[in-house]
Amino acid sequence: MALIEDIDRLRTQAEAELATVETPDALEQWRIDYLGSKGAVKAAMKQLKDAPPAEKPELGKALNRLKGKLTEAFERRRDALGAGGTPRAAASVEDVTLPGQRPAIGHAHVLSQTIDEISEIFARMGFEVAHGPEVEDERHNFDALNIPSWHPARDELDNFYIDEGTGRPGRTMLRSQTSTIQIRVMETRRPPVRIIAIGRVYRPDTVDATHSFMFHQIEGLYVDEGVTMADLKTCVDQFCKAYFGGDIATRFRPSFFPFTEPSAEVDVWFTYPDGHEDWMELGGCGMVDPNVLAAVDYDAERYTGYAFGLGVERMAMVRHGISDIRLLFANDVRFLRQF
Ligand code: FA5
Repeated sequence: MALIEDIDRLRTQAEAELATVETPDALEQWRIDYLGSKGAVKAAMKQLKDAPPAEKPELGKALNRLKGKLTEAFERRRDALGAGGTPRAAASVEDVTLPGQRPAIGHAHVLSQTIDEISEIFARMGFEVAHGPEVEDERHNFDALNIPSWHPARDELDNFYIDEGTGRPGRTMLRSQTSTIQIRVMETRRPPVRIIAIGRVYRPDTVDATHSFMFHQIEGLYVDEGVTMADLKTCVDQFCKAYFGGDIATRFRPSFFPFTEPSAEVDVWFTYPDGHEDWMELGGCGMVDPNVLAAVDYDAERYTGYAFGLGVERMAMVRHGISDIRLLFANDVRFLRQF
């Protein structure tokens, strides 16, 4: 019964060849050779008609079994090779020499970075962080800060007053300066106080390269016995050196604020991206006016203090050479990625 032996031999040979197949092309060739319409299994089936009739049923079953086994073996190999043609086991091994794909992750906005750095420097200088509301009343924004009711700083055109339903601006407003937090802190604590407060303030200023209608200020306040203007200058100077670098040039210009006396404005020397250099105003400062101390029931005979309020955007601009404040709020990732 030559055909039964042929069938066994054919199966052994086909399985041995299949085990060496490593690519989809080779697998397809194997399928054509063994299972194709002109393949070895079909050829064996054709011989069936010449077999003795008594052997035909057994040979027929054996041939069907062969076809079934080889088809199963083919499918197993096809699955093992996977879509890319590489055996799955090999595909799961990472090629660590290939360049990786960097996941796109964001980072803190340059202003948030600035705020964090400023807070850290003042923390090292012994200042605690205080907070206050952005929606304020006139007592904290003006009255307690020695800004009288007739003062032009209270003008409706210079502040965002809130219409409380009367159709006219009420006494509630978006704070125009973080000096409000000086009052909030002193109302609730006795000296010594040494705080900074960083937050948003709002003014209907005309927007240009150095002005925005919303910006951030950092307020500083130190009240204790024996605090002097020399302490204020040292503090602001030390801060500027720590934040901008030791060779930054600072300048104190005599100025006026209703809540400090004497008062000064702080400028730093700024090299603009186009190369020209000039002083850039960072903010105001001075010795806390005795009227302000009295407004919060501090003994102005015993305590003195200094305060300062600096523009955070301006600091970021000087530090990073940013020519226009509007870039900080435009949310253009090409700009933001640089920091
Ligand atoms: C004040 O707001 C005072 N409260 C500062 C102060 C605090 C003085 C404590 C004394 C004691 P001024 O209006 O000058 O001051 O604002 C301070 C700083 O905020 C400015 O120097 C500038 O850096 C920044 N600033 C003011 N207006 C704008 C604006 N429209 N856009 C961006 N930054 C501004």
